[in-house]
Amino acid sequence: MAEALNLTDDQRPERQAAALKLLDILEREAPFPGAARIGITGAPGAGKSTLLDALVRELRPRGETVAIVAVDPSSQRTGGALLGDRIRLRSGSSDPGVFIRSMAARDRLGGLSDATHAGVTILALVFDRVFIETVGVGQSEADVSRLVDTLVFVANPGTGDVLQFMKAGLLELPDIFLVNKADAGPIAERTVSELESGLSLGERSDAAWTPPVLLTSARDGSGVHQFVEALDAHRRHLQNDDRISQRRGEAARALVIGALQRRYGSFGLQQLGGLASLRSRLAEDPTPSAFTRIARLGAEIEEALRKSD
Ligand SMILES: Nc1nc2c(ncn2[C@@H]2O[C@H](COP(=O)(O)OP(=O)(O)O)[C@@H](O)[C@H]2O)c(=O)[nH]1
Ligand SMILES: [Mg+2]
Repeated sequence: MAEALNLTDDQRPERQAAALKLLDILEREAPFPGAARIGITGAPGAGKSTLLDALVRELRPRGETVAIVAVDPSSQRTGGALLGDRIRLRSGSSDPGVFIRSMAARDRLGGLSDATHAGVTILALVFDRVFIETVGVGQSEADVSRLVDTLVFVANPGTGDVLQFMKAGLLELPDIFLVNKADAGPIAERTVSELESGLSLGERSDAAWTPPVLLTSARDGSGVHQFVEALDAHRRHLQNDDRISQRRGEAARALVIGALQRRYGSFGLQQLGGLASLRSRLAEDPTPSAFTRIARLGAEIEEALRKSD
């Protein structure tokens, strides 16, 4: 697994080609639905890493294996590495049931790189749950929601991040809301009410799921058990009526469009006949993996651009 991750990180063209082949096979042939893919987003300091630490402690005794991808917008060295050290120190580095990988968001500040997509695809083959920790700075919520089945927003009470989140129109994305630092007292409960009233106003793409708003304290562990129950409830919800196929299909299409847009801009998409035409092409034949589609359509755009030169 570590070798596969290194392969996808390697920028040399022949290694990239091999990585693409591998990812394509993994994405198409992996057992369905496989690992639970969970995104944890929120402002820096909200307690995401501390919560993940508490989750590992809750899940490991049940025999569940856990992988964590910590996306760091600036460097490889901070959050994820620190979390890794913390968990390894406690559980002993010998626990093969926990794997932590930090990744820099290379493509764009705060955004998720293709390496994150690759990492999740590989880890999902091996572990029961794959968590992605990202810093919420607007675009990254949308990015991470395309890689996961369940998106969790962690609010830091009394900091105004909830208001900012609502203003940015992002309230519709998360499937579960956590107000962390419940040990901070009434201010945490006020944040719960703020979120609940915000949620009662908005519309959701999945009308059949009402996102719970839970109080947790990553520090003393309260609410963590209920959080895991909410994660499991959402997974069951997705598996009913096979919503999970639909969600992953939509997410994969959005992922392809996002990657092409990022690389070639809207001028690039025009080479494929524009966004609407690309959408219908993607809906027609769902067999190739997102990785293959990005590579093929990218080559098509480059070819068109060369011809028009
Ligand atoms: N009081 C309190 N502090 C917390 C809690 N969870 C995390 N913290 C603290 O908040 C700070 C940021 O936590 P961290 O997990 O690194 O946040 P992240 O940036 O969201 O990953 C650290 O000093 C934690 O000890 C909590 O439930 N209660
Ligand atoms: Mg962190």
